[in-house]
Amino acid sequence: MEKKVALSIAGSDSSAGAGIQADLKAFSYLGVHGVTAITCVTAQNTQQVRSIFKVPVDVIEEQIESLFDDFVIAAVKTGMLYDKEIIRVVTRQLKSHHLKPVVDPVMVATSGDALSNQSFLVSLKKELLPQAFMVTANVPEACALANLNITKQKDLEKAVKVIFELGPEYVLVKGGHLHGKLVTDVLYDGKQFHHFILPRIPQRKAHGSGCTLSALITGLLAVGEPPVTAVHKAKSIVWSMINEGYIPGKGADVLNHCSALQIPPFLQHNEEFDVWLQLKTAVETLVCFLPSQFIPEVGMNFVYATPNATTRDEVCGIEGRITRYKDRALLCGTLEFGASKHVASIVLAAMSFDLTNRSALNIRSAQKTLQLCKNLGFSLGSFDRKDEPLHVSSTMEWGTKQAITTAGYVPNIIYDTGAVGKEPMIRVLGKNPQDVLAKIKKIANV
Ligand code: PXL
Repeated sequence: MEKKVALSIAGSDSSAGAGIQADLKAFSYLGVHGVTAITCVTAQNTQQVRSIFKVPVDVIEEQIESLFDDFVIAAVKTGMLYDKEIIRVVTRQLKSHHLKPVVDPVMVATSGDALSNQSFLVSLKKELLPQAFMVTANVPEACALANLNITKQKDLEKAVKVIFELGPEYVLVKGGHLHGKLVTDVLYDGKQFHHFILPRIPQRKAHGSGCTLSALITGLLAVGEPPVTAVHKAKSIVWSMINEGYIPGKGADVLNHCSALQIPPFLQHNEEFDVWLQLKTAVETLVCFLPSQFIPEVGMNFVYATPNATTRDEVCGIEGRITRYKDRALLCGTLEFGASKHVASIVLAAMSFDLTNRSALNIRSAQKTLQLCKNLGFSLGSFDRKDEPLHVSSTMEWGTKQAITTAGYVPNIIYDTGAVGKEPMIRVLGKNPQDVLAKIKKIANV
């Protein structure tokens, strides 16, 4: 098995939320082998940085040299470099090995504690940035680098241009410190601006998000992603890591590096993100309570369409299935637009009658379940596969329309009794995933 190697030259965070520890977790998440050169040892917890011990520069240099003597380093990032002495040795080493780093210009910790001294800024601008591949700055760091006051979105564009003049090939300025429901980051390559927009995650001041983002970008560059895609993917991953963050101590949140995180799709419209998030929340709830007897042999899909959807690409579903595993439900796969064929076709057919019916899932069919649905007062519709005309392109579309036309409205439940080699199936329809989930809870009696 071959793995790409990425190097992080950064400080150690004893609380393991940021610094070298965060970088290694990010590399590992991507399946990249991370190697490290430690510049400083910080004594900190989730509440404060208590002390900083600078590693002697010859020891820093020795770490870097020993790595270069052995590994083929595919990409490098720098984190906490603290002062001009460290910047000098790191710059010299990278230059002699023709490596251009992703530079996270770490100056201050999330807790507000300083992680650099007086000599840092001038030296970073003069020595390291001219050699950088990319610099990833938050608003306070961008203010310092560009010597500008950044208070609104437009200022980010001014700042990236000023920072670009310092020499890096790409400049990313992150808008998280500005206000608004959406957070926009701006990437500039000297010609073009690229905007990356994601919803703000409220009430989170995630420790280590800057380190993790720059490490993810570095890891993605190491595996050969083009820079703009690397930033886009890294942003989506870090969003999920923050969203699923947790509080390990008494202070800050840290990021969740779980390998099974659901990563949001590239945001075309805010509407799509909302659809993805609502479906994700419902799927995660569903697998926690659903008894395995409701899971069909072929597995389950659960979908949610954007308003006015007419094609399967506008329907979010599971690329994979919810399957049975040791008597419980297990989500196997990721939530993506265009992922479902059958259940998406059912929703699209229902939406051609009633636009408010945007969500559905399929469960195992049993006489007992159908009777229960009737007793619960759900409206039922059905179709018979035997009636299907030849050359119908989508059985689900035909069957759904058949059931709706027969009923005269869109029922809560559409079932069929199967055919040779076709498992009978019950589909539960609703306005949104929560609506479908509420019906399933009644059926499963939870
Ligand atoms: O988040 C920036 C950062 C970088 N490096 C180290 C840190 C921190 C924040 O606390 O401790 C070592």
